Order: sequence, then C-alpha cells, then structure tokens
Amino acid sequence: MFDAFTKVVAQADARGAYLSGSEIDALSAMVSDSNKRIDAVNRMTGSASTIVANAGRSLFAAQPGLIAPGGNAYTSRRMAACLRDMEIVLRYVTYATFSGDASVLDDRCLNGLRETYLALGVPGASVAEGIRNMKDASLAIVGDKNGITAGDCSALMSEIGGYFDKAASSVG
Ligand code: PEB
Repeated sequence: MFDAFTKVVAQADARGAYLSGSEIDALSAMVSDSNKRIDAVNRMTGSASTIVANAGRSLFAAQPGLIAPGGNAYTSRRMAACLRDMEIVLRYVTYATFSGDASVLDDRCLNGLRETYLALGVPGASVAEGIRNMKDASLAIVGDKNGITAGDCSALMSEIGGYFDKAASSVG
C-alpha cells in the first residue's frame, strides 16, 4: 500500500535514482494544497450515509428490476449487502483521496471484485452505475463553495472523480 510519497520513493528506488525536481515539486504542491484534500475527505466521510442512500435510491429507480422478485438486490438481505458494498467502495475512495494514491483502493477493494461479482451473479454494470451515482453526489458535496474559503479545487475534484471511475470500470 502506497501513498503519494512512498509511491514516488519506491519508483525512484527502482531506478536507483534521486528524486527528480519535478517529483519534489509535485509533492510540494500536494503538501501546500493538503487542507483542501483533508476537507474533501471530511466532507465525503461525514455525508457517507446520505451519499450511499441516495445513490442506491437512484440506482433502483433507474433499474427497478434489481429490487423486483428475482432481482439481485431483492430481499432485504441482498439490499443490505448492496448498500454495504457501495459504502465499502466509498470508504476506499476516501482512503485513496487522503493518501493521494489509488493503491489502497486497488489492492484492498477492487482486486478480484469483478470475479467475486461474477461468481455471485451480482450485475457488475449495475454496481458501476451505483458507483457513478456516488461520484456525482460526492463531487457535488466536495465542490460546494458554501461556507468555505474560495479556492481552486478542480485538480483535486478530477483526482477524486478518477478514483470513482477506476472503481466503476473495474466492475462494469
Ligand atoms: C464484495 N459483495 C457480496 C459478497 C462480497 C461482496 C464478498 C459476498 C459475501 C456477502 O454477501 O457478504 N465485500 C464486498 C466488497 C469488499 C468485500 C466490495 C471489498 C473489500 O469484502 N446487488 C445489486 C446491486 C449491487 C449488489 C447492483 C450496488 O443488485 C450487491 C449493489 N453484493 C451485492 C449483493 C450481494 C453482494 C455480496 C446483492 C449478495 C449476493 C447474494 O448473496 O446473492
């Protein structure tokens, strides 16, 4: 499991090289923007249950077959498993956001997930849609300019969007 710093160090070590100027500049920019990053994690974490519940609601409105008899989220046990899965993915996205690196998301959540869903008969494309719903809700919350010092969060927002995209495309 890497973060943005250990990743760069591991790559430099594999080349047997010192850190390059541009690598140090990129990490230094990350440090100076770190309050934004932590605020974003805090906002997603604090709204996690709303994000998951709304993403689930929109998913089941768009794909009512999932909750009809015979659907993969039919019965409260499966519905609970489904909401739990979305919550797990969101939690790993917050970890990746905090560490500035996708490896924790990749190694501990997405690795083998497609195969797990295939074996369980869980429709991966529907999970991907649920994840995209969480992406939209999370970015709206992270990008809400109300009550904060105005600043440019576009790079951070696209980084976070990228973690959701990675999660969605690894199962969809
Ligand atoms: C992944 N999900 C399920 C299971 C596992 C995961 C391992 C089987 C065991 C169980 O039921 O608990 N677990 C989950 C995960 C990690 C992990 C992401 C990462 C670390 O450890 N069904 C739908 C929706 C979708 C869904 C499309 C968006 O119709 C999910 C939610 N996952 C779903 C369902 C089950 C499941 C299990 C319904 C139960 C399937 C079943 O028992 O038939």
